[in-house]
Amino acid sequence: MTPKILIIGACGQIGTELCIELRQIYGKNNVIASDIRSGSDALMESGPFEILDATNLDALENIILHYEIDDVYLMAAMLSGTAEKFPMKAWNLNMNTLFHVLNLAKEGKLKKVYWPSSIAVFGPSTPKDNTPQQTIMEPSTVYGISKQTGERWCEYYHKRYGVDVRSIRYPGLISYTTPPGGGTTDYAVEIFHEAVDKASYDCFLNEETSLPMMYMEDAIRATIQLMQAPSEKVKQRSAYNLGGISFTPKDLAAEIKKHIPGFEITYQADFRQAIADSWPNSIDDSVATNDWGWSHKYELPQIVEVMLAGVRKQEIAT
Ligand code: AKB
Repeated sequence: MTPKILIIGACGQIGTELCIELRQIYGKNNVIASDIRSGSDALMESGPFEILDATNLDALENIILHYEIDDVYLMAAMLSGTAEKFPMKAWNLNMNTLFHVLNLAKEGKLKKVYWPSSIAVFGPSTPKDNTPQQTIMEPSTVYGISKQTGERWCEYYHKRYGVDVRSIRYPGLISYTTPPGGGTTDYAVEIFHEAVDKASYDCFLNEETSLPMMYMEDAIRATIQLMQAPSEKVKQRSAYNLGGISFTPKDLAAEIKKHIPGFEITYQADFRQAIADSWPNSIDDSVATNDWGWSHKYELPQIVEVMLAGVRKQEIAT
């Protein structure tokens, strides 16, 4: 049977593309987009939309009951950089929305829940290279603490109440459709816009900062693949490691230079350097591969090619 889906935070970087893809698969009227504000024309014109503040439990429950929702994708969150500026606001948003959705699922009002975790669950004491699924996790950022706590609660609700909750630890996500908001890995998106506009970029991370990254199309495919996997194959009910590729700002700049030979990068690390330094260089995602067949497609040269083409096309259209 076709699930009836609600996406919370549908206007964000992941939400927009996830919503459009889910509408292709399940039909536009089976995927309800919601956010605290309206989104891009492409999203708003692609199917039903509701204004929703997901911290408001009554409003959330009304929408779930009204549309007879089966599955919720909870994509609303405050990311690492912004969360350091507004710790309590980040904690309240990231945790309360999760509890609302988990409790509605526990009460039998939802069948499945998707909630995104992040490589931010790892911290300075975590092994940095090829970070395993199970390892030391002592996050040192507000965002990381909220994601690590969220993972514990997801696993608890699954074990204790049988809630079918699924999650991925996303690396930095690279896309051009909708800008990211307030993350540490955002440099790897900003750089493309500045490369096309000005052939230069002043990076807020040091040149040797290696971080796990992924092209959005891979991340969307992983999310839908995990949600479609038979329940018994989803053995991790905290969240799955997903690695994609790893590169430094210097590697990325060198790849961009192959397309824009005059491109120049400068470095001026800000407070986000400390966040990046606390995260892994690279991730071992073999558990996701073994459990539900995950593998990424996009390597760095392809990402740079599609990003430059996408940003250029977008700039011509606007
Ligand atoms: C961030 O930089 O905060 C996010 C993330 C890695 O979760 N992109």
